[in-house]
Amino acid sequence: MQKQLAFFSLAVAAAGASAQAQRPNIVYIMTDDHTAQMLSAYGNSPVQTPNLDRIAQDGVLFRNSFVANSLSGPSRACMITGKHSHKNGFTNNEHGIFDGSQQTMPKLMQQAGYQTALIGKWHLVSTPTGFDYFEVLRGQGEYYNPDFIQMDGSTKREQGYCTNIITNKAIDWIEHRDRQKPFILFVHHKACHRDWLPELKYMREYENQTFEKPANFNDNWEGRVAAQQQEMTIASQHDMDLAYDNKAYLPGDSSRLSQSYLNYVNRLSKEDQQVYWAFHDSLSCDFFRRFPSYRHYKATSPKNDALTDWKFQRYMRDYAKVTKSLDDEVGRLLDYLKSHGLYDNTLIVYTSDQGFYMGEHGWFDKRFMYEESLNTPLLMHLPQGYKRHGEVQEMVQNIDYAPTFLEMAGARIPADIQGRSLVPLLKGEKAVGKWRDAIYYHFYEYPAEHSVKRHYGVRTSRYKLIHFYNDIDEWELFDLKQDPTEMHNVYDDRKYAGVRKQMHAVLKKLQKQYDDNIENEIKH
Ligand code: SGN
Ligand code: CA
Repeated sequence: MQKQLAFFSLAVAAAGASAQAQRPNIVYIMTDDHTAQMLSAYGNSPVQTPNLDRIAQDGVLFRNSFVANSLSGPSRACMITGKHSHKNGFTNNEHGIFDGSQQTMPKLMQQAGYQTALIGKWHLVSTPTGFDYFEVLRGQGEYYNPDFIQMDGSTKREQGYCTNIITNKAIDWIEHRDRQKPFILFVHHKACHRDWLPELKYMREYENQTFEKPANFNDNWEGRVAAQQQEMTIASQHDMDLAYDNKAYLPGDSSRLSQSYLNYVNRLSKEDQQVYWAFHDSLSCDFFRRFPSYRHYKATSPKNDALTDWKFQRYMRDYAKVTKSLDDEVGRLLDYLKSHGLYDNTLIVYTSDQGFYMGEHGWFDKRFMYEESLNTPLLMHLPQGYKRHGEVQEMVQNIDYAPTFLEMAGARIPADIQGRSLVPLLKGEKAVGKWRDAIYYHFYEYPAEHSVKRHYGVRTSRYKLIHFYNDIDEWELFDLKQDPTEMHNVYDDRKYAGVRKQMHAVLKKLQKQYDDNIENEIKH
């Protein structure tokens, strides 16, 4: 009853124009595959991201921010519904079409009197619903001169680099918004997704930097069967392709270059294509001077450390270049909000659809419930009245964004939303007393690209339990305090028998709480 009364009074207050003006705006920036290891606010990043760091400096940085399913479409569906994949129905990229008729956070924000807009990557296949305005990339989108799907279903090609265009469109929308209403704007970048095509002005950036490999780069995945069977290893020519990913080709011979890669580059103007190929020709000449036996793209020996090292440097440099534009452009958006009096009362969220491997375990890509891809960066600049500052240690998940935005907007949070509002964490200066002590994860996209088995699991502040299923049946348990890089599966270690039992109980509890009926799933 009290809750209902509180909601009623909020709704009444919200109806008044003055109260509406006070409700915070929300700028929700989400990138694709940007990982915390490449964001300097998180420490230990080999590249600097000064603009992203500004958000953390005057706001909050979440140390334990996780996704519910480490893949683009599913992660986005969890975010806009506040529900795990088995509830929102979008479990994997390959077969998913988001059911836009279901309850979503943008629709609820609209009902609460917010203007809603989405610019950039959408990736949920069906036409976006719940947005007063949208302009979205087709599927994964293109880095150069990208196409945007308009609200009337037509497609418009824009000239320039994707990250800059998305920022321009975001600013343009804010300029032309209805100033009588608060707004929530989704700015969803394509960067830094594969295959990492840089803005031409940054093509030479980082070329003189040598990146250090993570300590577990040469992991042999002992005791982790699913990890042994993945296809996302940098050293493998099959998984990370020399021509497609690392852009090494015999100059003058484009036959080895995939059509999709050529199509991406061919979107550039003729002059820009010359600039692009001139740079990559010189890289490729250098490559074939150093590795002449690769003229037919055949490995001379299955294990070639020099070649792997070369691939790793190319991967890191390209990813870093793409991230640099992202950092610039987020900075430009922050400056715009500041200079237009919109900074103080706007919640600015910076996050990604998941984390990524930058050579940890020898990998690129994501999907696994291991730390680098289970984590996703999360930084927030808080609106007036929210006092939390600095690092937040509590475990949060992307299903929490929907209830957070709704509570900030003064809207009711429907009971079937599975995430928790972060507002209590953000209101005060200190940590709240009782918060969740475990998070739940479920990944479904198998068989598929990169060959990561289906799995689900739970993570507490210290331990992680994972079950890989479908065509295997493998359990893994990690002690994150003793083994933060997850190299030792202690599931069968008798010393951990008690922990194993406790973690199974946590798993059972969360599967019941979230109503994820695994027995049904495993039979498929
Ligand atoms: C593409 C990529 C994959 C990537 C998936 C999912 N290949 O298929 O490497 O794992 O997207 O990424 S690519 O050669 O087409 O780039 S996600 O972030 O959209 O889920
Ligand atoms: Ca992604």
